[in-house]
Amino acid sequence: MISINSTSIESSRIAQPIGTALDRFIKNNQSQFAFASGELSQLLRDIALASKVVNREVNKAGLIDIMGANGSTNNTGDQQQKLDVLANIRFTRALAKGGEVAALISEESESFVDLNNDAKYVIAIDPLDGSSNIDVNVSIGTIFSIYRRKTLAGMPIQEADILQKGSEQVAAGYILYGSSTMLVYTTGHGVNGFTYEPSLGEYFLSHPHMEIPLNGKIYSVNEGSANSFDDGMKGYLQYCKDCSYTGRYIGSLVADFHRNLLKGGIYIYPPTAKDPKGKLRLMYECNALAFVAEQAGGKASDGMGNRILDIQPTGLHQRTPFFVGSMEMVQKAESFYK
Ligand code: FDP
Repeated sequence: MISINSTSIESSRIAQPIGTALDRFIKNNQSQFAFASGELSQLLRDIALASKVVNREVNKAGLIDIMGANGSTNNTGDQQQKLDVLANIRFTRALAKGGEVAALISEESESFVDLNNDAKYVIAIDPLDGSSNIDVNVSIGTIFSIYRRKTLAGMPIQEADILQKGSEQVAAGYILYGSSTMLVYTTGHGVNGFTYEPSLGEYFLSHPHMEIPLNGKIYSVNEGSANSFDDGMKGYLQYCKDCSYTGRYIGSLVADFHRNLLKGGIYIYPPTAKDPKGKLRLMYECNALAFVAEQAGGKASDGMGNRILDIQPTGLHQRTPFFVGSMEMVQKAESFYK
């Protein structure tokens, strides 16, 4: 008979520990929130739950009829893919059922969605980012930003509740449906990453206290548009080449951002002839990633010296040029605009 005392169980190498589950982590860290009533914790759990459902659907996309275009375009003019629509439904339902969200802003809806007037939070979400990669089995993601509403719970939602600066986010993050599925988020106390264990149906803490390297050698930009870049961007691109940096562009913002967060690098979507204000959406793409980047020690700006988190949104689907990543790389890129 084998006898194992409690110390040897802790240090046993027979079974590797799998780490802290997301639910436990959220609970343990709840007291860090400014208003620790448990609602924000529940909201984060609702997002995690919906992401598991979306993950399941993304993983079997090739087997059932959910790939390809839906036949319509969303309010920003992108072709809606069936999975985009499905993911939007999954997240909206989970957040509506959870009851913690007063209003939801989504890439897929022209106006905001009124959910529960008695709730305290407003959420901006891109349910499935990187749509053009869905059909070809390349990593895609979900991006979310959470704000506390400005008006009192119980009142109808006002513009001031919706159009908040990124600096007002109380939590933000993303889910990456990649070679493994990860949820990365911040509540303003650093950044932590969780990897999904499909057989247990749970996210586990795999990347505690994520920090982006101060500098890096990866630049991520769609060089196909280079002819229409402004002189600042052309100059920086040449600088990257002169330094023999590595070009890596998946074309899925979450995946490109995540790689650069781990390895050090810069992601840029500059103004182009087609999108003179940049292509990416401030409220449900850039703000969340800017918050994560800053919390990890990085930087996010519009390239012209304006911090993304300080931009006052004037519309739900507003676009902005986006420069994000390692602190020194973003600073260097900005220097080409001075
Ligand atoms: P997509 O259009 O495929 O949804 O936000 C939209 C986004 O992808 C980002 O994920 C991605 O980084 C970027 O647009 C790709 O745009 P380009 O094809 O113009 O490079």
